[in-house]
Amino acid sequence: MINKKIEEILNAQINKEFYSAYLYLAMSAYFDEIGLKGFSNWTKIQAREEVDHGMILFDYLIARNGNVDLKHIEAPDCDMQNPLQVFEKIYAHEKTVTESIESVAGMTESECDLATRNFIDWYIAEQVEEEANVLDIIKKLKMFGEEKSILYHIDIELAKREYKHHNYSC
Ligand code: OFO
Repeated sequence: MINKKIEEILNAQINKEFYSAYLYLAMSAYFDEIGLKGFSNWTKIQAREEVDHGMILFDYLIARNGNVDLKHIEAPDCDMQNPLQVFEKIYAHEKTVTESIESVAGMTESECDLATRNFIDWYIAEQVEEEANVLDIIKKLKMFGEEKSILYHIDIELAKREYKHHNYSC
């Protein structure tokens, strides 16, 4: 059985992961609308990964005999102006998710829940990777500014991203 405080913070994290999925889906729709299919693909795949992140937490809670308590998911922030602004928004968002995962890790330590402490390490590593990937795209977008042909090449690059399913097995 999982401790109540840990159960609560994991349920809150499920909600954040599904909100992330919503946010990336809104971004994918925006990129599709402006004709950047590769950017749209990249953000849509990210949305699927965010659903996986939520589901891994969901399955973990069930495996620990915890209660899953699904809350209302906020509508995503839909203010999108250009690819750089959207990727800066992604970076800011992922930094808040990293902080949130770190709070989960901190609580597992104060509550001496070593199983969840071990479980959450995967998310800590995942956040490092996500922030690095987004920063890489931001750097390219900044380096080449509004240069349309370069944007086109970045779009082709982002179209190559493929979805890899992540799940939880105990
Ligand atoms: Fe779930 O990592 Fe992004 O938000």
